[in-house]
Amino acid sequence: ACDESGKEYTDIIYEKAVGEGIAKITINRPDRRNAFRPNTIKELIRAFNDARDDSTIGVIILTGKGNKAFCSGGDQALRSSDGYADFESFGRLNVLDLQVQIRRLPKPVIAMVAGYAVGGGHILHMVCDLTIAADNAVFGQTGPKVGSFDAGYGSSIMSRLIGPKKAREMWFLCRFYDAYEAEKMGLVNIVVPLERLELETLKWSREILRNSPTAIRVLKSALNAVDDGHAGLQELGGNATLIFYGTEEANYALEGVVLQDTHPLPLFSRRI
Ligand code: 1HA
Repeated sequence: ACDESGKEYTDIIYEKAVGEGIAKITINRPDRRNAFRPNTIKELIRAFNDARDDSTIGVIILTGKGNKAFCSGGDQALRSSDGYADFESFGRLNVLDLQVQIRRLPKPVIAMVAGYAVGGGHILHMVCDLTIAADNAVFGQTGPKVGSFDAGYGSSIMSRLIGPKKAREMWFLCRFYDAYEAEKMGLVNIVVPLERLELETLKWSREILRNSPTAIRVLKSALNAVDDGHAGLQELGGNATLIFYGTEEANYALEGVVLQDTHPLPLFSRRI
């Protein structure tokens, strides 16, 4: 598969359901339980960018190839003293850029989870807007067992999702939780039989697509705003500007019309 840039993907599969409004991004390293290497993340970032810019796409599904894993985090065979290194001579932690990208992406991203979502893979599902889990899904953090941790979104978003006590439990004990436990904890939206996972995810996607994309875009940024601080307000504020650009008032100003000279005053007379 390739996107509009024409470049091929090796570590992921990127598909768009033509006429449906749905893009599907699949991590395609099943023999490594869909662990990501820096190149995987670069390809994910490219695909998410493409889906963001494609005005026919309204919902993005993130998943892993096969039924054994959504994603098992960073490829441990590539760990070095400065991050994860594949084709370059230095290490990277570029999954952090992907987390931010998903969080700020103005379209809903749904994690479709079968099998393990652990380590950095667990954080990826947490930063998605919704998670649909198969009944064979398993969730957990492993960092403190393997010399790692995510003290960024991996900690703060988790604490918001499941509460500070449960977040401590998840990080300090590094236990694994089955799909039903995860549902009770508030980590996932729904658990469905594995064979219905894709259908259920499409059903949720289509329900979202029936609603206003602008309303959803603003709501996503509003739901993130407090937690994301200045960056969250910037995203929310950007949406206000975007909507403002479509108003008569902004366009009068753009054309150099003195607003006081226009009768009736375009937006000032509106009551909220
Ligand atoms: O913490 C961070 C970060 C923090 C800050 C900033 C950036 C970060 C970026 C990443 C991360 C992390 O992700 S740290 C956590 C890394 N991940 C793990 O510790 C999970 C390691 N894997 C497992 O615990 C298990 O493999 C599993 C529970 C997911 C599945 O177990 P299962 O079904 O028994 O399969 P298993 O036999 O263990 O694995 C199948 C194959 O996949 C094995 O290879 P094979 O012996 O067949 O050659 C196994 O080595 C490989 N594999 C699984 N997970 C990974 C992996 N290879 C590389 N990296 C993996 N993560």
